[in-house]
Amino acid sequence: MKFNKICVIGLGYIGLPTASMFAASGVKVVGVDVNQEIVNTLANGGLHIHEPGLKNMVDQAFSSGNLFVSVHPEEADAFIIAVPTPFYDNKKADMRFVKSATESILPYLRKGNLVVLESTSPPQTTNELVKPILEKTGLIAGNDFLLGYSPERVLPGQILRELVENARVIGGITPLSAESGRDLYRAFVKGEIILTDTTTAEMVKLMENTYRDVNIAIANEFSRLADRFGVNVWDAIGIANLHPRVKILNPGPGVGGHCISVDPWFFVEAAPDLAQLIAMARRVNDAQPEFVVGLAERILGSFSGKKIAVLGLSYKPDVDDLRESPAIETVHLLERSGAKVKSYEPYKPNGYPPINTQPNLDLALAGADLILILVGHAQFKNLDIEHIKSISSARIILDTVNILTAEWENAGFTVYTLGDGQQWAN
Ligand code: SAJ
Repeated sequence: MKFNKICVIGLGYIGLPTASMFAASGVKVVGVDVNQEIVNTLANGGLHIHEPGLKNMVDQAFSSGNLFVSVHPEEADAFIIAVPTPFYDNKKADMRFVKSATESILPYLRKGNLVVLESTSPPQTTNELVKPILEKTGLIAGNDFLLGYSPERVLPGQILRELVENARVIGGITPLSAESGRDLYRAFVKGEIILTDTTTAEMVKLMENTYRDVNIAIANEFSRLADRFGVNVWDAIGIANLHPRVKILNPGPGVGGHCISVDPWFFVEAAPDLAQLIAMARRVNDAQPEFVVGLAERILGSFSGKKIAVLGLSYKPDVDDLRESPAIETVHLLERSGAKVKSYEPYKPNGYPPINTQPNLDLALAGADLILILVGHAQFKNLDIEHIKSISSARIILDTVNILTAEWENAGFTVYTLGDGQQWAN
């Protein structure tokens, strides 16, 4: 099947790179977002997302004359839905964006069209949520139009490369739908394209991220056990991983982002009686900020009157995304425990209002009693130790991401690392 014009609905971390990639591959693309500000920013040559290489890719797409942006869809050969699927406070899937994006297609859906849902969704969403909405047009999915599900699996920070190179799974409600999806994505996907049914494809996506969340949870639980037994968890993991079939991940302050910390809950919601290990892993990871606060309290003796300089608020190194960030949860817990916290997030130079962020590192460090490193940004791996000594009274560091070298100890700092097993004096 040939696709001359497509609509990509949702111009976020995934939709915008995907739209740009199709446009750069010669397909006419209408990029759609309900947020007029985003559409205006893009139309005026701006960019609302920090992703290496994306600005150049979007500029190329516009200059090729193949990319247009709008707040509403148009008739097209294919529609890709790439909108967020967050969760409510009760951890239930919030499918409002998927519903409204699907509804927005109805006036433009025609016989022979292909619709692909990309958003990470609970199992059976394509068949039980998207299909009935689209069939309100009177057109029958699988007969009059084709319907599929194809999740992205790119790593923020490496999106453009992984969009092309990663293997891609495409589920169709009929074999022809899946094959048509393959024709569509072959425009730029160089990785293997595997065809299956929609529910299998939905489940594959959730399994990938749930597998990662469970494995991070065991690493975090190992950090607490190591702390209890006076073992350095980082040494122990390094030795254990010499085993040919062991790959223990890195402990840290918790799990953030809008994927790994969210997707496993879709399984728990869909089958709470079965997804018990999955739910427990989520609770272990969500409790890691409390473990970090407990370590800080043991180091300081008490939080009362103490000033803590927090380095890093994003959910993982070298990204500007703070969604579900465990660093932010840690700051809230510290403040509720009575500590005075000043934070510095290099990717948020204009601050992050709910948190007392400082415009630069020096201001965050001034007058601190403890330096708390919560994100392993590359910038924090190359700090000028002598400069830090000159601008901050702090000589104690709690490194929750194991990025500091022995140089800091040699320069007179006392460095505690999460899970290092040091029996800490108060
Ligand atoms: N983390 C740890 N220890 C580790 C690895 C990660 O504590 O050893 C933490 C990170 O700091 C972060 C969180 O887990 O807070 C998630 O980080 P991540 O890099 O594992 O995941 P994402 O959310 O950036 O990207 C994941 C990827 N999925 C997998 O690796 C299976 C990516 O391929 C997906 O496309 C993406 O989720 C998504 O969009 O679903």
